[in-house]
Amino acid sequence: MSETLENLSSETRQFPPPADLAANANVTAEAYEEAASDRLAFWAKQAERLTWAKPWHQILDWSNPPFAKWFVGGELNIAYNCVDRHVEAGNGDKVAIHWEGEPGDTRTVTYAELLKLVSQAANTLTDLGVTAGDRVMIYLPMIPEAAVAMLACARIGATHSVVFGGFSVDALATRIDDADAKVVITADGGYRRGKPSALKPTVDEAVARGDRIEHVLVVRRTGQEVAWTAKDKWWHETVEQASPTHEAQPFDSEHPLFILYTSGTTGKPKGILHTTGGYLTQTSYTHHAVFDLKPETDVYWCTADIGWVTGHSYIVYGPLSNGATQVMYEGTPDTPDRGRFWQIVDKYKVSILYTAPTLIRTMMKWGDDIPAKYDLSSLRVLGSVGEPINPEAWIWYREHVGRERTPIVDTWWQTETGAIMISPLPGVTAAKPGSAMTALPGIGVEVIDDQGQPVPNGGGGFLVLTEPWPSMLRTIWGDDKRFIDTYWSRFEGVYFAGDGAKKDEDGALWLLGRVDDVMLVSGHNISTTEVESALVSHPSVAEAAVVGAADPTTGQAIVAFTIPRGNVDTAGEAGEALIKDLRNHVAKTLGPIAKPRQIMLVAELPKTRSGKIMRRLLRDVAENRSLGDVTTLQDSAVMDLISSGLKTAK
Ligand code: 6R9
Repeated sequence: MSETLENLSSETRQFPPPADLAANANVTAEAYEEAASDRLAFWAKQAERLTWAKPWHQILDWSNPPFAKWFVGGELNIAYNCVDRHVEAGNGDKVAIHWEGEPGDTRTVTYAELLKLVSQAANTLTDLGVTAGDRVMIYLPMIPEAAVAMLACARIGATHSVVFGGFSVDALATRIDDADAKVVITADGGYRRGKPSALKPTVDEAVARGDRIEHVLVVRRTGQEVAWTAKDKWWHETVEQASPTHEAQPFDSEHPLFILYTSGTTGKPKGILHTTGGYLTQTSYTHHAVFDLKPETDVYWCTADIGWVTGHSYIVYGPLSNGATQVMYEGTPDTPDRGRFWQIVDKYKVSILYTAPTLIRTMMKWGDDIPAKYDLSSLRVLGSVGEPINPEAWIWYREHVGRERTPIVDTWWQTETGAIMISPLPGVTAAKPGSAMTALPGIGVEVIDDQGQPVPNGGGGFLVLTEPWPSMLRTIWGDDKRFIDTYWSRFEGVYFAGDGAKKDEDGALWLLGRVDDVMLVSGHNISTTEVESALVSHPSVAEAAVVGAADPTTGQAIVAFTIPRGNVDTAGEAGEALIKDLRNHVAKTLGPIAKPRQIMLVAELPKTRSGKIMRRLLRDVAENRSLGDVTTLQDSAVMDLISSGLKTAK
C-alpha cells in the first residue's frame, strides 16, 4: 500500500443488544472506562479470575520492548486452573465436554473425569521422561484426548505444539525439528467425511526423518491397522493404566505454554510462543466478556479444530478456565448430511456458537431450508472468527441461525495475539454487520497510514496494536530477530498486525484482509474484502475470492473467483449473463474502479485447514503461474478443479 486504503463500501444497518442480554451481561460499558483510566490495574483485576500459587509483584515489565513479561514473579498451574479448582469447588459432576464423534458415537466428560485423565496423562508423560521445558508434539483428531494431552503438558510444564491432524509429513517433520520435540501424541486415525482417515503413517514417516523423537503415544480411535515401531506406546495401555492422582506444581507466569506454527506465505513456518499467566488471563477474560458465558446455564460450542489457535484459546484454555460446559465435534459439517451442525445445536441445546465465515458462507450456499428444519431457539450469542465476515453473511447468520434475536460478535485476533482483541460486547455494542467494531477494554488499537499517522474516521490504512497485551506472543521460537523484524519494525513502537483496516464515520473498525492481498488498480489501493463483500451481497453468490493480477494498463486488475448459491443456473448463456450482472453489481455498489476485469464461476475455493481463502494460489492461477507452496491447503483437489475449469472455459 502506498498511501491509505480506499474506503469504498458503506454499511448503515446496526443491531443493538437484546434488552434482557444487556440487563444481565457479564461485562457492561463501564469496563471500557475502567480500562481507560488505568489499563494495567484493569488487567491485574482480570488476572484475579485465576488461582495463583504465588502472587506477582509487577503487572507488566516492558523495560525491554518488544519482549514483555506479564504478572512478573507470579506462579500458577494452568491445568489446576482449568480443571482441579472446578472439582475442588464442588463441580466435579458438571459436564466439561459433550463430545460427538462423526459416526454418531458420543462421550460425556465431567470435570472430575477430566481431572482423572489429565492426571493420568501427566503421570505417563513424566514416566516417559518428559520434564518441564521439554516440547511435545500433538497430532490428533478432534477427540477429548486432544484437550487432555494439551492440559497434561501444561500440568507438568512441558510446552506443547499442536499440528493439524491431516497436515503432511513435511509439515509435521519441519515442526518437530524446529521445536526440537521429544514426544509425539497421536492416534491411529480420526473420522472425516464418513470414513476413517489415518494419522499414524504420517507420524511414522515424520518421526523416522529425524532422531529427536523418543516416544510416540498412540490413541486408539478408529481401530484401523497401524504399523508399530519400538518408540510407540498405546494410550490405553499407558495413560489409562496410570495413577489417577497427580499433584500440579506451579510454574512461573512467563513459563512457555505452547508453540503454534503459523504457515506464513514465505520462508519456514513461524513458531509463535505463548506463555502462562498473561495468556490464561486474557483468554479467560475475553471468553467471559465476549461470549457472556454463564457457566451454570450455557452450553458453548466452538467449531474450530484444536490445531488452530482458536481451538487452543476458545476450546481448551478460555472455556475450561471458566468452568464452561461445551460441545466438541470430531467431524465435517456435511456428514452424514448438511444439517449436522444444526442437529448438534438442537441436541445439546447449544446457547453460544463460535464459528468461521467460511462455514457461514458454505451454509448460505447449501440453502436456507437446512437450518430451518431444526430447533435453534437455545442460541443466544453467535460468534465469528478467522476472516472478515461479509455483511451479507453476517445478516444471513443472524436471520437463519440467530432467528433475528441473537447478537453477533465478530472477533478479530491472531495466533500472535493469543486472544480476542477487537470485538463487540454482546450486551453493550450496537453491532454493524461486517464490522468487528472496537478494541476490547484494555486493548490499544489504531489504524495508521504509511507515515505512521492515525487515519481520521472514514479513512483506511494499517492495523496496529499500540500497547502490550497480556496474551501477546513473547517471541518466535528460537528467532528473536525474526520476531522483531516481522512485527515491530515496520512502524516505530507498535505491533504491525499485517492487516488492512478502516475506521467508518463513527470510528468503528472494519478489517479489510491481509495487506499483502491489497490490490493496486490504476493507483488506487483496493481491499479484496470490500470487493468480495460486494459480490456476496448479490443474491446469486455464496462466496467469492478476489485477487489482483498483473495488468498492462491498470498495473493490477481485479480477478474474482465466485461460488454461486446452490439453486443458481450457471450453464451456458445463463452463466455469461450472471457474470455480466455481477461485474455491474460490483461497479454499482463500490464504484467503477472496483469493477472486476474478469469473474470466474467456480465450485470451490482453496482454503487452509482453518478455513481461510488462499488468495496467493488464486493469484498464481490468474497470472498463469505454477502453484506456490500448497502444504497448508485443506484439499489439494480444489486447485486442479479450478485450473481445469478455467482451461475448458477458455
Ligand atoms: C484467530 C485467527 C489471523 C488473521 C488475521 C486476519 C484474519 C481473523 C478476523 C480476521 C477479519 C476477523 N482474521 N479474525 N479478519 N475479521 N474477525 O484467525 O488467527 O489463524 O493466526 O489468523 O486472520 O487477517 O490477521 P490466525
